[in-house]
Amino acid sequence: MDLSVWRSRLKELPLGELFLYQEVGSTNSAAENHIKTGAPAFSLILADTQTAGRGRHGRTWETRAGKALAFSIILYPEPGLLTPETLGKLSGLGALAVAETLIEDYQLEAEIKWPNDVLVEGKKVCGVLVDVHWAGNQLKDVVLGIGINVSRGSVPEERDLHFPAACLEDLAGRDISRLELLVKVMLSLLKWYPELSSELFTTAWQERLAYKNEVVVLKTGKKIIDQGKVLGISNEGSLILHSNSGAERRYQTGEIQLRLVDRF
Ligand code: BT5
Repeated sequence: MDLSVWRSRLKELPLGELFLYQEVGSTNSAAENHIKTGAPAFSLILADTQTAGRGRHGRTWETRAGKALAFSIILYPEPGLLTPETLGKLSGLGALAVAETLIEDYQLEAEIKWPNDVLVEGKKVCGVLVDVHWAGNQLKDVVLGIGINVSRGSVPEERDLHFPAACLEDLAGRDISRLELLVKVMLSLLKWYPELSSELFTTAWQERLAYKNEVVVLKTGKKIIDQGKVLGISNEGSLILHSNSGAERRYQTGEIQLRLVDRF
């Protein structure tokens, strides 16, 4: 990865500081260090490869050199916009920016699997990890991390996956520039961020929601906590489920994993 080429292209965007690496442990963890030294909002931390990429709840995320996008954005609280009440929408923000880019610029039928995955043809091409930091009960900062499988060879071995995965070049049937994809995702993210607390945002997220009106199972670890039909997303970013028990229930992200009922 020619970091100087990436830097000069990314400088055209209205971002904070740019921290570009050939290799880091995790861009989300590197972002935490940059927060400590005063990195401004919308600073971008990007790496060609991660040696300790993180998924949610201690899971791992693989990023192979030259094949994928792995980046994180630093955000700070903003009254009326980024508050404890809107935190539940941030994984949706990352997923929406990626899904919208794939649909509009790459003609791929991307869907968002609540809360944090982007699927194409039912396969995971992108994962989003939101790390929230508090000082007591004060929201201090947020790191929004996004990993996208771009080229052939970016997808881990099947035995290392707990959900089918694919890469964009296989799905699109053509080469894809990682840098141009990143620029488009960032532009979409910058467009949607100011809408975080608006209904427009929830509607856009919901329009691209996977498994709408299908029956899914919700699990924490191996434990099934509910089963029912997906109705949509609430204004807080919760999943609205018509539970098989007959009640309408809302679930916040937490530990929950979602699967189509015939595939778990
Ligand atoms: C996620 O977690 O999907 C969030 C992934 C976020 C990655 C980005 S990359 C930039 C930033 N820096 C980081 O350190 N992380 C973020 P989760 O839903 O928990 O899914 C993790 C699971 O996905 C793993 O347990 C594997 O089964 C699978 N997995 C790992 N690498 C994958 C890949 N490249 N493509 C598809 N699935 C993968």
